[in-house]
Amino acid sequence: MTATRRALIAAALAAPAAGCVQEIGERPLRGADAHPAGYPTVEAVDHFGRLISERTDGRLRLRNYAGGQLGEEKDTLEITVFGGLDINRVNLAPLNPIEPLTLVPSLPFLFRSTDHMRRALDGAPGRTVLNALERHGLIGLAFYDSGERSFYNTRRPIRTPADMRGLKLRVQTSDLYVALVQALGGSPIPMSYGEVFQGLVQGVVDGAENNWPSYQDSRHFEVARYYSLTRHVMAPEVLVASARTWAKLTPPDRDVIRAAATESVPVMRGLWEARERTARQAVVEAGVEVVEDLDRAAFETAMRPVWDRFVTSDAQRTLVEQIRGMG
Ligand code: GTR
Repeated sequence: MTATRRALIAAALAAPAAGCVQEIGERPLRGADAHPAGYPTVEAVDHFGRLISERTDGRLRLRNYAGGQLGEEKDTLEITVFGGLDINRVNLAPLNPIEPLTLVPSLPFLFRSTDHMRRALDGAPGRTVLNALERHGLIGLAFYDSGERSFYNTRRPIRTPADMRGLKLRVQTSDLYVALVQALGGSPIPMSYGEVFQGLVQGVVDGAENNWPSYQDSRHFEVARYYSLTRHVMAPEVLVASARTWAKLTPPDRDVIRAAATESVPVMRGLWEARERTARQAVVEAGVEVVEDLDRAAFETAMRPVWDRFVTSDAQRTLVEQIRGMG
């Protein structure tokens, strides 16, 4: 952990009686995002921050630390639970080891379309997952789109699961993603997002998996020139608040924050759709080989055992059924 992260945790844990801790209102709310300024998640959180500040006449403000300045998502989540950060935008994956219900929207080939994913996450299943975070010290505010994740690599076009054999593939810090790559015969290497570019350049990993905007924005496409449209996971992004911060807010301020989060969702979706198009176009223009003629059904079949391994409780099964029933 870096000195900045340690300091944030220390600040969160310092006793208010010491007189050195600024209360919310005296200081801005602090947020974190692994993506840099301009990325749709960051823009959406900035919009959320503007709404909060307008609606409280500047009493509440948000200072969002973008670009992974405060560390990888696993660490910033920990800081958020401690109250060193008030707001955090992460993918669902780093929440997988914390809350089993988050595994459900991360399952491969669960959502049939973007529309299906949005209806499920805007509806009762989404609320169930967000509410489940509270017992871990996090208030789930909203889901943002993260598109579809596909595999890319430096070595060869992947068309069937057999083409994955022996490839070292970076995954997020979630056992589900480890299992997913193992099910395809690849070697999963959990690694933070910020380390993947270097990992690809140095050959520590042969590839990874992500959506178009991340593949482009992270510059992974400059090294990993084969992008295979497996579109295996549609796990969303999540906006959370620290339950410690939440406990200090008045009910009207909580309402303002919840409403602002909900209203930032359509803004994010608009930005996301535009960015998916431009990111795809940019990598194609840069000469990436996009593999569209692949055996997607074979990938779905190969990943099926992952469901049995990670859907183990009645609560998870109910959620799966609810979501499938909406498809
Ligand atoms: C991106 C996502 C990030 C992070 C990253 C990763 O699509 O927006 O929050 O999860 O993927 O692969 O680590």
